[in-house]
Amino acid sequence: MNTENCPLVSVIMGSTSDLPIMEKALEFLDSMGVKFEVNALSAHRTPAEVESFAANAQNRGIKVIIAGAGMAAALPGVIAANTVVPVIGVPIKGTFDGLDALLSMIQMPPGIPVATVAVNGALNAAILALQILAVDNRALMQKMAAYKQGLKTKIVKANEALSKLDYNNMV
Ligand code: RP5
Repeated sequence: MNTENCPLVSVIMGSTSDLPIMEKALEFLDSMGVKFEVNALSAHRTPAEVESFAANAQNRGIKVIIAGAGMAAALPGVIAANTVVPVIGVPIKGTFDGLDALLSMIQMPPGIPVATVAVNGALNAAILALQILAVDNRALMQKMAAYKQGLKTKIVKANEALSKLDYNNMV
């Protein structure tokens, strides 16, 4: 089987209304050159399809699943209940500032973990997904290390800017 074009990461969202947030994950995966797929599935509106997707994910070569959903966000939990592929949940801010979705994802019962990132934290979900993939992928590990190294630049620039503040008692 030619696996060159098989997705390694599957990004699922409960609705296309989640796309503006989930795009942060897609952009990061794309920038790192990792093959991914994107689909909308809903634990409440298409429960049978969610179950079938999750049950087949491992056989299809999917290594990590990122699932974003808002409100009563059962999507990542239901996927996690039907696969051993690691699931990263992205709570989407809708009602209650996203607390409803956050609690729906983070309060999973023992045995069915969902690695939940911050509300609207799609970028972190993609970073975590690639860190998981990088465990046995040296080239990707080097890319992720370079990415993390690059984050330091922001703080170097912040300190340059802060050093220009002018207060009488700032020493
Ligand atoms: C959830 O309900 C979706 O993930 C979305 O965040 C929210 C609202 O969905 P739409 O009514 O916009 O399709 O299932």
